[in-house]
Formats: sequence, C-alpha cells, structure tokens
Amino acid sequence: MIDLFGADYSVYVRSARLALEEKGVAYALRPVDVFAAGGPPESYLALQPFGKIPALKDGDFALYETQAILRYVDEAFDGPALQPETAKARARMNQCLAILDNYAYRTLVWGIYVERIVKTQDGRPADEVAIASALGLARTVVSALEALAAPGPFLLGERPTLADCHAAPMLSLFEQAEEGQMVLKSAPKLATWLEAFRTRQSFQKTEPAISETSE
Ligand SMILES: N[C@@H](CCC(=O)N[C@@H](CS)C(=O)NCC(=O)O)C(=O)O
Repeated sequence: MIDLFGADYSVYVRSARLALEEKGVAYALRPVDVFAAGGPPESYLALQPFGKIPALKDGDFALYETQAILRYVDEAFDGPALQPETAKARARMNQCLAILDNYAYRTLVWGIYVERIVKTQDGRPADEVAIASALGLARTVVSALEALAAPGPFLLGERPTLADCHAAPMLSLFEQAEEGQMVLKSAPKLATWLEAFRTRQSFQKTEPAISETSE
C-alpha cells in the first residue's frame, strides 16, 4: 500500500492522486495540512524538508517532488502507461509538466483563483491589481498549452498521460474564476478537454471534500 501525504485541497496532491487513480494503484491519503498555523508538523519535514505537499512512501522508499512522484507511479506499477513511448511525444509531455510547474501554478492558482475565489469567500475584496498583473502570464500559459494540445480526447492525444494528471487540477481551479473562463474561451482544445476530463472517474474520485477552501 502506498501512502501519499498531503491534503485533498492541494493541486499538487491531486495531480499525484490522479496518476495513482489512472494507474489503478491502491493508496492511502495521509492528511498533512501545510497551511495550518505553524506550518506542517516537524515529523513531516523528515519526509519533505521544504514543507510542501505531497510526499509519497512506498514501503521504506520515500519520495517528494510531484514530477518525480508522477513518473515513479507510472514506472513502478502495472496499469496503463501514462507516459508516451516515443522520444518526441515524451518530450512534449515533459514540456507541459514544466510549463505547469514554472508558469501556470503561481499564476493561474495563486494569482487568479485564490485572489478571485478563495479570498472573497470570507468577504475580503479581491486584489484587482494582483489579478490584472497575473492575467498577461495566464494568457501566455493558456495559449502555450493550447498550441501543444492535441485535438483530444486527452491533452496529448488518444490516451491520458501525466500531463492530464498535472494540468487538470490547476486548470479546473483557474476555470472557476471569471478571468479563467474568459481566457479559456480563446483555447477551444483546452476547454473541451477540461470539460471532458472533469467527468472522468479519477477526477471525480479526487474531488476535494470542500473544494473552495484553499488551493
Ligand atoms: N515543487 C513541489 C511543489 C508542491 C507545492 O507547492 N505544494 C503546495 C500545495 S499545492 C504546498 O505545499 N504549499 C505550501 C507552501 O507553499 O507553504 C512539488 O512539485 O511537489
């Protein structure tokens, strides 16, 4: 049995969970709240010294960094392959993962979703300047992913890959904001893929208990 440490509200935890679900690997989600006052428990820092979620344990093998976890889940277990076979297709998938980590997460999730949706839930005003300044990069992220996306049914073609697992949690939060909906109008492949992927069993099984709490 795999242990995955983290919280269901986290996009990175959901990405790892989606890979586990798509692969058909049994796992237990061990709760760690990195946003608790005082941060994650000291014992968790032995698993993830940077204090981020997720971390994974497979017996005495411990692993952190989501991209490493995604590839480990795909390569260590039976089940449908979540990485393409050819060098070019695999490079494309890795390019998408890097775009998501380096440009999408901060911008789509923190710059827009957290500002527009999470902050305003308890009556605080959204920081319109922060949102406006995130929008330019958000448009670039979306148009870059749209340019790389296949016609479907999955992000990169006929079958799901780690790129679907990593992109869906971030883009589905982004889409909850009005700015996300507006930007996604200019990305028909991405918008169609997201609508379909949201109905997938793996995505529904990993729905956060209270989806709008945090990222
Ligand atoms: N590089 C890390 C990033 C993971 C990450 O940023 N996780 C977020 C939750 S989605 C987190 O732990 N945030 C807590 C914090 O930044 O203090 C990975 O790929 O696993």
